[in-house]
Amino acid sequence: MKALLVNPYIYDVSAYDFWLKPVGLLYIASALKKSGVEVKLLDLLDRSLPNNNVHEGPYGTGKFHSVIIKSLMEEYGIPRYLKRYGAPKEVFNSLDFEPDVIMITSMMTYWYGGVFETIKILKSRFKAPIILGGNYPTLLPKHAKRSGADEIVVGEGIPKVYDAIEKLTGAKVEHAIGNDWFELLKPDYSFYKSLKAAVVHTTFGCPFRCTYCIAWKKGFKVRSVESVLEEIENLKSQGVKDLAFYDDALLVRRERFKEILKNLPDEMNYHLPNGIHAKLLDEETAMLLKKKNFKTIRIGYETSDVELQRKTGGKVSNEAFYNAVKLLKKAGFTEKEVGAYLIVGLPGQSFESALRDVKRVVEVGVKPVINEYTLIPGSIDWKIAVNEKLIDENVDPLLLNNSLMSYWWKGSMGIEKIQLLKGILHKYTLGKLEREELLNLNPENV
Ligand code: B12
Ligand code: SF4
Repeated sequence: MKALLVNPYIYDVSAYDFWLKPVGLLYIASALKKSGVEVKLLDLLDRSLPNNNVHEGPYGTGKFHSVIIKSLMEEYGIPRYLKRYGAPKEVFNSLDFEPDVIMITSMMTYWYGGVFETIKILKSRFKAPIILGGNYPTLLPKHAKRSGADEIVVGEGIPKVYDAIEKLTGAKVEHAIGNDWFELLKPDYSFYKSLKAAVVHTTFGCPFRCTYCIAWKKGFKVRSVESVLEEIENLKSQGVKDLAFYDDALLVRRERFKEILKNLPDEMNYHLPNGIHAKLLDEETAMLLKKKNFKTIRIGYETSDVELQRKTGGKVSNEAFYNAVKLLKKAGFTEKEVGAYLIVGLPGQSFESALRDVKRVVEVGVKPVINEYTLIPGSIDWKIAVNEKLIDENVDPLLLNNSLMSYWWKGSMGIEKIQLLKGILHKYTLGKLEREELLNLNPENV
């Protein structure tokens, strides 16, 4: 049995490679190899593919090749261009492999256009049936049926992968791995010719229940310290210099994470691009993060408005945020290294409130990082918005892209105010607005 695993193109108005790896597929590759399946990976976002690296950024990040697909002006009245990100299509010609089955993954629901195009190309090139899995069919199964895939898989887990292959090909596959896949498997990175950066998960899913997120729907799994460290040692021996932790809830088992930290190899740079929980950070962890060369830290602050904090699930408080910043500063982290994620455009959030958030973050000496709000299908916010008829359940998922939603959605503060806020932050970042000027800005006069 031969399987081709494919990480599809991204369709978005902007995209950047923040250590992006199709981890779900790499787990599947590992599982299938254990069952004796011959596996190949086509990662269309791999920047080491010919002509797919247009800019090398810091710490193994960078820009993908992209082409404009269309202007969104005519159809949606949005002044942005939809682009396809990933290796030029010639890469399909270099595939000398006739698979019996093709498995394609997906990340953001609103990137579905990239999934559709990738499937179309694969269909024109191969006879093998195509199985689509990952976040998109899990959150939007009905929509994903239009993708052209022969089978869609909803949810996580390796047993479902075996079942789908058997159903489509009629062949028997050894079920080498069961529901304990997260402990027993390690993502298989051996497909990458050049692997400078990689990602690792020490936990899967999240035990919290924030209204704007769906990570909690995945349950919560924890891996043993030994398994995590073994994986990191393997990555080091493959030449990895930068390692990003992709956990949703990294600090939830803090003592266990400290054990991991104490034993991390010293020769790598580490990054936490996914927001960590301010409430769960303690002094020892902050010190260990510094000692072990963590270069990127993000705290999930989201909003400083106490009412919004409570309404969205209560994962953070202002006291916890201030305390976390204090601990990180004491450990020696600089303003450049520590960022606080802020959501802008939350339902019920005013411009004044969002500007206050930015000021609070600047005041304590860390970097504000704005994330525009997006309604995620299946989230608690989504259900409320559908029930209150604030959103049509059948809306084109593309329009839910976090960079596009505020152009048209009436449930947020609107694009003008968001752009105003982003403009202020941009000027501050470029040094064109002094810290004191920003802190003294009056929302009525900006
Ligand atoms: C790491 C991560 C990031 C990273 C990197 C993102 C990237 N571009 O790669 C960072 C921090 C940069 C990021 C940013 C954002 N993210 Co993010 N991110 C994640 C996260 C935590 C992990 C994804 C992951 O690697 N999972 C681990 C693997 C092992 O799981 P998996 O992919 O689901 O795979 C399993 C199954 O799905 C299945 N499977 C997978 N593929 C296949 C294929 C086949 C054929 C089969 C059968 C099965 C199968 O098998 C696997 C094992 O069981 C998810 C949350 C989550 N827990 O999924 C959010 C998530 C994907 N992000 C989300 C969002 C909203 C964002 C942001 C837009 C936030 C914002 N408002 O700015 C930004 C922008 C992202 C962008 N434009 O790139 C949402 C997606 C919502 C959506 N509409 O799709 C998620 C779901 C979290 C949430 N908030 O609810 N993110
Ligand atoms: S926002 Fe963070 S804490 Fe809240 S459910 Fe999602 S991953 Fe968990």
